[in-house]
Amino acid sequence: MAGPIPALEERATACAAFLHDQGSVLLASHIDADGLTSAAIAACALERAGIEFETVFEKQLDEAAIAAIADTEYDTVLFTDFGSGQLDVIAAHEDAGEFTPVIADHHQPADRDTTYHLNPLLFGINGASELSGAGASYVLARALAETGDGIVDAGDEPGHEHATPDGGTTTDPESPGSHSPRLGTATATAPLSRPTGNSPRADNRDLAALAVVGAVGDMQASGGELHGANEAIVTEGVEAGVLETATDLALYGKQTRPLPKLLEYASDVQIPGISNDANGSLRFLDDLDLELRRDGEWRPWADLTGEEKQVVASALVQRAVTSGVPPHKIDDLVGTSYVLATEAVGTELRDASEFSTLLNATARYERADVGLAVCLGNRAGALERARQLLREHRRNLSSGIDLVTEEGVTSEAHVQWFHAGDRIRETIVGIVAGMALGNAGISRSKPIIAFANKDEEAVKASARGTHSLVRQGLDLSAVMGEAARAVDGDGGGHDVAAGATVPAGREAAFLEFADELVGEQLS
Ligand SMILES: [Mn+2]
Repeated sequence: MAGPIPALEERATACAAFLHDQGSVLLASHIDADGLTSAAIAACALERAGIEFETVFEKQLDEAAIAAIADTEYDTVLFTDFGSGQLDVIAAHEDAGEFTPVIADHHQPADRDTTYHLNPLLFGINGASELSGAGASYVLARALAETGDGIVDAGDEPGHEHATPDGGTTTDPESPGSHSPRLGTATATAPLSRPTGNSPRADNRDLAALAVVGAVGDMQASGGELHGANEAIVTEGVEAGVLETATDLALYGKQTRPLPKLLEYASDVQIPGISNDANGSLRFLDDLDLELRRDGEWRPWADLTGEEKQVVASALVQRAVTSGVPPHKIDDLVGTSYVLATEAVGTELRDASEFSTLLNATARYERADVGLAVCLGNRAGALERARQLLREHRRNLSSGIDLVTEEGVTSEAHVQWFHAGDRIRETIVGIVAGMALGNAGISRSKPIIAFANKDEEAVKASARGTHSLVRQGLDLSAVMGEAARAVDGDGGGHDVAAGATVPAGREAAFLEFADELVGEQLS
């Protein structure tokens, strides 16, 4: 029995064996694309292992949230995509005998440890670029499939819930193991059905697709592809038939965007006369002498034949070369695409990057139930609701970007910043900042820090950098953490994207610290 990541195998097996000994588990996960896929992977694996569970989501695992978790009657709590950074607080509850934590996370651990702690950083694997929360959860899921008493037949296990014909489950509503009302319609369909035989479902390899969506959602595909431990998960997904990879155009929206929009909105590589140029994109495609419209509608990239893709891609590269785009940027036009092979062509769910965007839209508007349901296979109500949330989200983003571009940013020595007050929601101000990087007057050579009001007392600060700045030494997680703590706030995240909560009125002092720290990192 070898899991996907040998370095994590022993710890994953210990965590899985412990979970198998528990009657029921509280599953707590972070609300974002990685956290939602983490929860979905864990939920499927627990269900298949015959372990009852309830799911809760938290935007932030602060002391109050952990105390509320400790107050439940669960003796075991499985944390996914968070928990490591809060281990000092969690361990205090463990010491008090309130619950035993099992943690599948990839964030920097606090200065404490616990027995069932599965985190790539403890085993020399980079948690920012090589394994996400969903990846850690996947490693645990694979171990759960390996360490059980073997395959459980539906209805065979005494006292366990039975699958109903609609794919849901029946449980005693009074039992702590019954599904949370927060799951609502999330009760899953296909992926939860009980595994039989030696199939990708029996060993949980079919969950690799969700792990890849989580990794992509956490921005781990740098330079156009996933690396390290993530690659091992991709390999398992391909072998299991749930993933396909290809060298493809590295633009966002290959499944759902009409071709001209695909080209016009591509922002990572700026091609003069095409990027941010609706008419230019149309002219470029019209000149190609291909039938790119069907019934008057522009086809999406995913609908093109290999030959057609080749023609468009070559012409695009040609145009980039003749308009002076530097060679390393032209390389960025091509990357590895991660296609979810069992999802319908032309849907968001078919493309890992579009899938993660859809999940993030549900998360930003506190509809983790919708995102989880989509991950678990709900293709009717939940998917439509998620699409609606994404449409609203895009409207909010575009008005946010307009605002920043119109008002501009203030440039300090090493960072640039703006304060949106109440005019941009704090849950999206970071994405707006990231998307505004590179717009007129907003340089890509300095990280950007965006502020938005959280409530009366606190301001959210979000920072975004570029992978090229990270290669020069930028670590926004450290910057946001240290600068926030210097003004009695707190923060953290990843090297290329991080956030902080700052007491209202302390923004200027926070900025001064952040500017100095970035200066030190990039010197
Ligand atoms: Mn994560």
